Amino acid sequence: MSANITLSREDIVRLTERVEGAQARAHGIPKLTDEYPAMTIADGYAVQGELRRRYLAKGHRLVGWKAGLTSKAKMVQMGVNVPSVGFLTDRMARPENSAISTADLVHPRVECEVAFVMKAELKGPGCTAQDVLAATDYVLPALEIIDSRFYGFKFDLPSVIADNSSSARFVGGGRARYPDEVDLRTLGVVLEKNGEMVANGASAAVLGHPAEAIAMLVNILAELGEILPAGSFVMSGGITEAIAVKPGDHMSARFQDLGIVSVRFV
Ligand code: 0L1
Ligand code: MG
Repeated sequence: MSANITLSREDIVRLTERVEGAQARAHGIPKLTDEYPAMTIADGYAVQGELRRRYLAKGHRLVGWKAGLTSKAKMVQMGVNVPSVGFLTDRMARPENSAISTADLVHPRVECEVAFVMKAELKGPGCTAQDVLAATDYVLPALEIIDSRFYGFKFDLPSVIADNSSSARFVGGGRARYPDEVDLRTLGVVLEKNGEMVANGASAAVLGHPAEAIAMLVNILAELGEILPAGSFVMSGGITEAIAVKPGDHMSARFQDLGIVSVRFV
């Protein structure tokens, strides 16, 4: 992927500072391709990599990764046709049933996802869903709170990848299960906002099987020169479209076999 980097080192640092500032101050910015229309997906990952380097240098801890844009509903909602990945740090993690402050976010949306916790390291290229299942310790239901830093939640793939695939907060909960205890392909989920169903789906919406999304993520990491370490928390992508939230909202995802995971917004 590094072969397709077109931005200079100075531009990568400049764009990273712009994204980092928008994340820290929760303010919207124009998508990066407005200024750099020739930006490639590799350029987006170069900015994301620099962002990760800066967070880790400040003491944030890398705890895992997320696959994004892995369901048709998400791709249609956002107008893109290729999945992406983003990194997760300890500062983004929130406890189940906690109150999430919207003051630190631009325009949050909630997704319901199947999360994987790995017991063995995985490396691409050529990682398969079978490899993922063999390396998985357990799976659990998760809510991801995404927050694009771009005006109007409008972007293209290079810009959203630079913005760490809109990562903001994540919450694991419900009932953890070993991967062979559940049919991970056919898990149903109902997403509720303030007690009303707002979306529903089945886990096959995520690339046919959520483990396929984790394999895709491992293979993208290989292109970035990274591996997926044992112990990682990995989210496989929203099963339904993402739902916008505001202070006072309560969100719950009711998963077949995996229980319920909830948060509220203040
Ligand atoms: O987790 C996701 O699927 C989000 C990826 C980035 C696109 C978006 O902000 O919806
Ligand atoms: Mg997501």
